[in-house]
Amino acid sequence: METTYVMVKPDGVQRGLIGEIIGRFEQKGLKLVGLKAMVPSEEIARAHYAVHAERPFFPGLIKFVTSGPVVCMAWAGRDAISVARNLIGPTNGREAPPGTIRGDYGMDIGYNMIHGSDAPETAEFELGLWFPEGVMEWDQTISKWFYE
Ligand code: IDP
Ligand code: MG
Repeated sequence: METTYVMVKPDGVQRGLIGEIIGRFEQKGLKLVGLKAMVPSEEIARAHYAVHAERPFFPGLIKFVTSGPVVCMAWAGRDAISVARNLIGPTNGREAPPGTIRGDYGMDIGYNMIHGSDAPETAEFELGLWFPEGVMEWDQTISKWFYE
């Protein structure tokens, strides 16, 4: 079992896509183990995107992600990291295939509505950053209908 960090970015919140996005993860069969909303501080945004610090789009990305509320989520399941990335789709919404979140709702590379951890190490780092209080442990009784 893996846990991944997923976040609806400010454009997704502004456009009223929170419910649609959460619904896709829920219906897929992932288990919600963390959920909250906040306006990110510059400090947390810079830490989250530290790997992109030298990229030309970094200042704009920090301004964008701190511009309003984001919805922070932790989703658990078998191969949750790659399952979530596949639901999300490629970075550029214009190239993302239909059926993915970015493919269905996005037209941009920067404003792409949603973040998902890309590897076990980044998931661990991002979960610790956004959920320092930890995530929930609970028994999803229906999970026996998602895994053979
Ligand atoms: P990912 O979110 O698909 O993992 P990354 O390459 O890790 O994509 O980039 C992180 C975020 O930075 C993207 O989701 C997007 O919001 C933003 N970003 C990436 N490349 C560009 C760019 O070329 N212009 C503007 N924003 C970008
Ligand atoms: Mg990334």
